Amino acid sequence: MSDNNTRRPVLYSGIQPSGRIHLGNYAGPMQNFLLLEKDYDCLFCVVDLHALTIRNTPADLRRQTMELAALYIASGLDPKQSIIYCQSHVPEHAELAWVLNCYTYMGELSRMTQFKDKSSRHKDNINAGLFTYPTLMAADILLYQTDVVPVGADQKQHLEITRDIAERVNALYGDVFRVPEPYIPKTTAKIMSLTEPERKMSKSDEEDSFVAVLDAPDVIRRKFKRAVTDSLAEVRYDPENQPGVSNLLAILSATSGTGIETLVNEMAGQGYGILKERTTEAVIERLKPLQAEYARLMKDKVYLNEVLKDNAQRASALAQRTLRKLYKKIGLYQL
Ligand code: ATP
Ligand code: LTN
Repeated sequence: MSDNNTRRPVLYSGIQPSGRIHLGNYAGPMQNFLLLEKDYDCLFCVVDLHALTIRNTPADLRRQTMELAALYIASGLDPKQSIIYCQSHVPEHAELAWVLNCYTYMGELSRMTQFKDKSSRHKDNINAGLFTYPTLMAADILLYQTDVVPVGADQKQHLEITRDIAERVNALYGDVFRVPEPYIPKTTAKIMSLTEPERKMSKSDEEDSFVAVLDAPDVIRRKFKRAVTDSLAEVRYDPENQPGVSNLLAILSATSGTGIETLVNEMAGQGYGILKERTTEAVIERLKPLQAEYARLMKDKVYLNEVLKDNAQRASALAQRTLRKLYKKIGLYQL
């Protein structure tokens, strides 16, 4: 992170450790992060407090948190430059979230589609955290005077409410927060489910619907063998009418770097077997270095813990500046 005189724009991103990281997370956002690290001061957060809004097995949550942190680093991000850390290690997130709750209206939170969606899918556990999820996300972003947040379509509304809260607080107390902008990546590789290609690949779906980046080669082979195609028997890129085949082409293109049009020409007149085989092998090849680096890191937990501790301290120092400024402005008594 640079100092104030050479301030580069700040970019913030968070991923929930709510499952296993899959090709969609990797080929889309995580690959982009590598490019963004060159131009922005970045914070990459494992948002473990957000993951509590859905019931987890404690051991799974712990493992997935470590897995995600290690994957950020294994993907090539530099933890000396960017701040790679766990949300729960920086208490300022929960502190700011409380204050922001007092500047956020029930009506606003009730309109969030993620809340409506998740509360209808988890009827037995519609907890208050699920409802106030956006204020914690706003806290994540606003603590670091963030300029840009890369967001997929599903998180746009949460960024909007973050901006509204920031503007509301600024209007009441003068400039406290920088108002963040969405960052829409130039290339968005949206990867669909292997079993239901009309839906996006998602880590909370059933196992065969996604390829986890840490899946072993034989598991990847099995999953692509079972991937849904169609009966048209023609390799064409037509997401509307041939979603399964188009998804395989998108995955092959994202992992091999070859354009979709070229791939379609190369496989013209051939069956789906060749498409599946090429996609499988391209994915295995592409994931090999990531998996090797991940395995190396996981053997060195001392190093990983040191990185997380050091980065949490760096994050906390920045977060405290914003929090102190806010506490003072809103009238909390200072010692
Ligand atoms: P969940 O099932 O828990 O909602 P998810 O797999 O949808 O998880 P998120 O944690 O919501 O993943 O998202 C992490 C990042 O990955 C976000 O930036 C999101 O836009 C991106 N992402 C998620 N799924 C895909 C996908 N299928 N294709 C491309 N990007 C994706
Ligand atoms: N809600 C996001 C995860 C998230 C996030 C953030 C993303 C939590 N805090 C701050 C960007 C910035 C999700 O579910 N993808």
